[in-house]
Amino acid sequence: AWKKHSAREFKTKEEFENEAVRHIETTLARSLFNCDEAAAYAGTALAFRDRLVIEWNKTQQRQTFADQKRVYYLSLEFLMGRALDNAMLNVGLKDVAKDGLADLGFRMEDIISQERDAALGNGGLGRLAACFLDSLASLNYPAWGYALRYRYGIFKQEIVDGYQVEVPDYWLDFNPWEFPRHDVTVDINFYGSVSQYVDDDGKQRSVWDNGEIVTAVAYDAPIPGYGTTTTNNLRLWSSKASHGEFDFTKFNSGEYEQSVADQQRAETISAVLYPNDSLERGKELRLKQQYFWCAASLFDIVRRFKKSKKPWKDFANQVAIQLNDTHPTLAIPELQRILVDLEGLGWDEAWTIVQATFGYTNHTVLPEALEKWSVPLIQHLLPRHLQIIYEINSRFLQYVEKTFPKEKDILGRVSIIEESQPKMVRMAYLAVIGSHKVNGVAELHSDLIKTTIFKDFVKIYGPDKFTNVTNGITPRRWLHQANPKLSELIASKLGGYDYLRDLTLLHKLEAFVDDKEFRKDFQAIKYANKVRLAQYILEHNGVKVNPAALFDVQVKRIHEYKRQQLNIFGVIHRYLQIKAMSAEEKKKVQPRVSIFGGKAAPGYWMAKTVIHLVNQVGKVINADKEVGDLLKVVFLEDYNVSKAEIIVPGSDISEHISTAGTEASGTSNMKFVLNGGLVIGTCDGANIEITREVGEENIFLFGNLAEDVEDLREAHHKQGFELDPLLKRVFETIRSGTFGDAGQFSALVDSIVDHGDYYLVSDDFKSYIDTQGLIDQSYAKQEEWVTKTILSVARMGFFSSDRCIDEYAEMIWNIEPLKPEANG
Ligand code: 26W
Repeated sequence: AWKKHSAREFKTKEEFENEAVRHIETTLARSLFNCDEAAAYAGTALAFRDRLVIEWNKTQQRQTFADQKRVYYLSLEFLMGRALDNAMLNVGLKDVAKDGLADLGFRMEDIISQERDAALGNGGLGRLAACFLDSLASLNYPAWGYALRYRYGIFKQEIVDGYQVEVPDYWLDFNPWEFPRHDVTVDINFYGSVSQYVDDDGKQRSVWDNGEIVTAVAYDAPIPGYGTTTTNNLRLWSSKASHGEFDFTKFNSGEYEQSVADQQRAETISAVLYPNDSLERGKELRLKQQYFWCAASLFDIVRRFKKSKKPWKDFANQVAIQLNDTHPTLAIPELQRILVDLEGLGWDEAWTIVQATFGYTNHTVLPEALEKWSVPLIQHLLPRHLQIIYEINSRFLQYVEKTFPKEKDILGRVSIIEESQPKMVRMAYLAVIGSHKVNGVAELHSDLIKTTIFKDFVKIYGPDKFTNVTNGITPRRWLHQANPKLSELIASKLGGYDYLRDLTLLHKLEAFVDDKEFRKDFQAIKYANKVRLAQYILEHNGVKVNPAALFDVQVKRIHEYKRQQLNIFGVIHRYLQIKAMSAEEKKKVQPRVSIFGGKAAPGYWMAKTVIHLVNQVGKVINADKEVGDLLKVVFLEDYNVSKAEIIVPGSDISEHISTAGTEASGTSNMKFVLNGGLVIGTCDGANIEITREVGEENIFLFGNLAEDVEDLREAHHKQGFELDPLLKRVFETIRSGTFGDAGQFSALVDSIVDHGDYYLVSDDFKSYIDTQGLIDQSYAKQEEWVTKTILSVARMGFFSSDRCIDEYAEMIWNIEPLKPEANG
């Protein structure tokens, strides 16, 4: 018999060093004599990985034994960022590792920054999924994430001559956090045909076969909770040619090239993350990705359920599946297919299970972002699923017709099939019909989906099917990890780090708002974080900025609805004002640094134009001696999770200025406030709830309200509109060539002047400028400002993703935590 190995549970720095060195010398086969930072990172990561693996195995055993209901979070994106720091903090041995690394001659920060980001996502939706995994594990919920193992994550952004250039992100060279499971595979079918047969019981059954088969291979990553031993699993599927299908005899029969081409075609499925974050382009490969991932995940989930030997009627008592947007909607017809075609259940019995299993989270009301797939494409790729979708639709429409016999138009409006040329499958409708709960991600957004895109469905199903779960963020990464000094200061006042597990405890900070010492420390930490950001800017942009200036930050995906153009037009306005001032007047100006960052989808020309304009404006202003330190403008290249960890703590004001009603929630707004920054924002998404929590005296709101947007747009088209005079002056400056050839920016200016200003930049411009003025005044009164920031931090408890996950668990999943002590 095998002897039980001794777990490598280092506790002291010497034991840690021992483990790290052992890995460097044996796992990596490297000599300690030329141990560089990369090797030190690898040794440290592998030492902590061992620790995680032990708890991971125990957690999985414990969860299997407890046999409780599990939740499966299906998301095409998980924007995880770096794992080492998180692992060290969650295991609780960061200090031990720090001392050990120092002995070996390394600084912790340098070692941490050796790791590349796991950037398997575009923006907010992907980062939300990552925060959810952290909370699920920290709260001891039995949960798995399912996604794709992209060979290339979101592209790296380079700025060349002021333009965005995309560079592939090949991130898998060395990834110590993943475990290939070559024994966990699923064969996935594509194309082919459907035939009918009569089974032994005389029932009509369908089979789908004769297609192309691609194999899904599982890669697992451990997800450690904070302050608990619970370590959940993130399973990523990688595609490869199927052994059955991939014909090795071809090698021998002179078809070597064909054979290799087949193999590459299979591997292409999981090759790349699609970089569009709001425009659906209907590419066949994207649909293949979606089905490949849904089918592999469902097979895996069903396989696990079947091991328990429970009857099918118990399925939804054991399994909850959350659909992160419509990207995994094919899981609905896929589960129906498994139950009806493969397991022989009746349609109704199966459909009851399907609806009880799924929940659907909507993240957008933008019409161009709502997924639709053409019927001919689905027919070709997934012929059986198309039949099932039609059957779901026909039963649904019959029900609607019976319930609303007098309403003629309703059937066309709610049909899953859009009667266009070609016909399209509306994935959001399929997701609503196949789920028992649908949620939006902030109160306003959840109200809006009920009155706009899903209005008819509220009538059909009643209002209870629709609910709100306001987004949240994990305070572990977004406070403790990104801002260790602030975390430490808070802990010193609250008597420990309990608040990282119950963020509402932050409210106790209010008692210290007048404490002189505390205020000084709080301010000093913000300043130190700004110094660090200023150093970063100097290193990466070559621009020297004054850390005492007001740091104004807008970092997020570049999109017209998020209105970075409003921000940069405001900057130009500020520049013009400064240029017109006397030396005396200039003395009263609040110095500012305007910081931008974010990626544009590669085919989104308007967004790329905005990036270019920001860079051109920066070039001119930063070189203008008359302006000096009063205004600097920088665009930070390649914004990602690990850069956010530096940028967020260094901000005084951050911009969340979407056209009202367009930003579903926003989550970076929460991160900035939690780190002692204030927000300038519109009445949109979670800004509204942040205002409710921190108080309206502590946030700078401006602009038109969501309820007025439609009328304003209509008025633009019917009556035309008068351009805001200050904005007009900004446009004249751009047109005059101040920032380089004006032709480069004409599409941007024309979209406002000539094409109806869909995002209401002109309507909100005056209000925006005035509010920026108020910010200058408020910032000048430092004591007042510090009070605002401390009170805001104290009132952010609601926005923990722990609160959010508890709400999902109770309202949507009906799952309970499994305490590690339960039987461990
Ligand atoms: C069609 C391709 C595609 C890909 C991604 C369409 C849409 C998406 C996402 C829904 C984009 C996204 O990240 N949405 C953001 O989700 C966050 C988490 O809920 C919200 O906070 C943001 O407001 C929302 O824009």
